Amino acid sequence: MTRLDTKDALASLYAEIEGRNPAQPEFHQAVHEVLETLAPVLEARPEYAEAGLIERLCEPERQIIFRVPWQDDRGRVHVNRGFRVEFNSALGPYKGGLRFHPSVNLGIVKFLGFEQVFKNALTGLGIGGGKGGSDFDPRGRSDAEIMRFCQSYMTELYRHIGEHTDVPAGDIGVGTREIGYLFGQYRRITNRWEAGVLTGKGQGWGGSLIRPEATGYGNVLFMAAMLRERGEDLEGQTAVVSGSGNVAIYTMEKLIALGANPVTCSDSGGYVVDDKGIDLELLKQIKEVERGRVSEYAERRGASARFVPNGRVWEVPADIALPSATQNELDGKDAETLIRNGVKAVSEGANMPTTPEAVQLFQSAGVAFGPGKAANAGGVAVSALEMTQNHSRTSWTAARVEEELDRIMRDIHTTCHETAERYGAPGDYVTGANIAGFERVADAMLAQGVI
Ligand code: NDP
Ligand code: 2IT
Repeated sequence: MTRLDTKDALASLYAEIEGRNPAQPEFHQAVHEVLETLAPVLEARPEYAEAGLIERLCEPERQIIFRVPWQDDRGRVHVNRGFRVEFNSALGPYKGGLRFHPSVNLGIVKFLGFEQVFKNALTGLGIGGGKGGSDFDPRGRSDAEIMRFCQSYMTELYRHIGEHTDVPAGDIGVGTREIGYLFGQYRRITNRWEAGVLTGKGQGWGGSLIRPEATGYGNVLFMAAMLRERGEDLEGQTAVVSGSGNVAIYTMEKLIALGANPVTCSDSGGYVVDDKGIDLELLKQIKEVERGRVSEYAERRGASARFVPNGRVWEVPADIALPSATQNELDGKDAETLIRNGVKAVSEGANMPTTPEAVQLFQSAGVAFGPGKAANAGGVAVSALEMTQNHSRTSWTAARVEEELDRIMRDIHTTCHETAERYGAPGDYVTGANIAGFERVADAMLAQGVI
C-alpha cells in the first residue's frame, strides 16, 4: 500500500471507531493522536494490518461498570458509578490507576486506559494497560466517608483484580490514604495478604520508597533528557507548572533539586505565581497535610506570591512548561502565549493535558514536546518495581529505586528519540512514543494469535 492508501485506511478505521463509541470525545482524541502517527510503521509491517491489530487495540478486552452505594456521615445514601476498563494484557497484567473525580465517565476512563497501554509498553517492564475510577467527588468529604466509599468500591472491584490479573494504583483523587482503605477491604474480603494487587501502598505495608515521587521526578528527568539533546540543562531555567497534587509537587521538588526555578502552581480555582519561586515546604503543608487550596498558599507566603482566580497559568513567562493537572488544560491560545514568551520545552506530567492544536503549534515552533505516555511513565514504572519487591518479599532502598527510575526514563527517552528518527520524524517525540509503544504491544499480540 502507498502512504496515501494507508492514511485513507487509517482515516476510515478512525471514523468507524468514532461511530462505535459515541459521546466519548476524550477517547476519540487519544485514539486519533495515535493513529495519526502509525502510517509509516503499518507500511513497513503489513502483517499488523492483516492481523486486525488496530481494531483489536482500540477495543478494550473488558469493561466493567458497577454501582457504588455508600452513606455519608449524616446517614444519607449516595450512589456513584464505578469503572474498571481492562484494556490490553498482551504484555502483562492490566496496570493503571483509579481516578475519583466528578468528571469521570466511561469515555475518560477509556482514554486513560488506551494511553496506559502504550505508556506501560514503553517502560519495558511487562505490564498491560487498564484504568478505573468513579464519578465520586472526594472534595470536602471526611476520612470516614472516604473510607466507606473505598470499601464499597472494592466490594465489587475485588472479584476483577489480582496480582496476576489486574493491579490498580492511584490517579487524581486517589493517593496513599485511599489505597490503604482499598487494600484493607480487599484483604478482608479475600483473606489474602496479596501485596501485589495494588500499588502506591504506604511504607511499612508493602509500598515502595520513591513511588509517591516517581511521576514528577520521572517527568523532570525526561525534560532534562530533551534539553540535553539541545545542548542545555535545567540549571537556572524558570518553570511553569500546573496542578498542585502528587505529580505537580514532586515535579517541583526535582526541578528545584536540579537547579531550576518553578514559579507557579494551580488548582481548579486558579493559579499562584511566586516571584521568589514556590516554597515547597509551605505548599506540601497546605496540600498534603491540610488538604487545602492554592489560594491559601498566596495568603500565607507574603509579598512574593499572588493568587489569580480563574486565570490561565500559561500566561506566566517561563523557559519550560510542565502541565501536571488534567486533560486538555493547555490549548492553542495557551501554546501561542507560551511560544511568544520564549518557552523552549514542554513535558506532560498529566495525561493528555495539551490539546492537539497546541501540540501542533509547539512542534511547528521548534519547541521540544514530551508526550505524557513517555514523560509521565515514571509513576507506573515504579509501580512495576513495587510489584517486583512485593513478589520477592523485599524492599529496596530509595537510592536503588531512584537509580532504576533514572535508567528507565533515559531508556524511554532514547527509545522515543531513536524510533522517531528511524521513521523519518527526527525530534518528534509524539511519533517516537506512539510507534515504539505500538510495536511492543503489536508484536506480542501477533505472537499470541487472534484473541
Ligand atoms: P491529584 O489528585 O494529586 O492532583 C490533581 C491536581 O489537578 C489538583 O491540583 C487538582 O485541582 C487539579 N485538577 C484535577 N482535575 C481538574 C480539573 N478538571 N480542572 C482543573 N484542575 C484539575 O492527582 P495527580 O497529581 O496524581 O494527577 C495529576 C495528573 O497526572 C492527572 O492527569 C493524572 O492522570 C496524571 N498522572 C498521575 C500519575 C500518578 O502516579 N499519580 C502518573 C501519571 C500521570 P483541584 O483540587 O482543584 O481539583
Ligand atoms: O497515569 C498513570 O500512569 C498513573 N496514574 C499511575 C498508574 C500506576 O499503576 O502506577
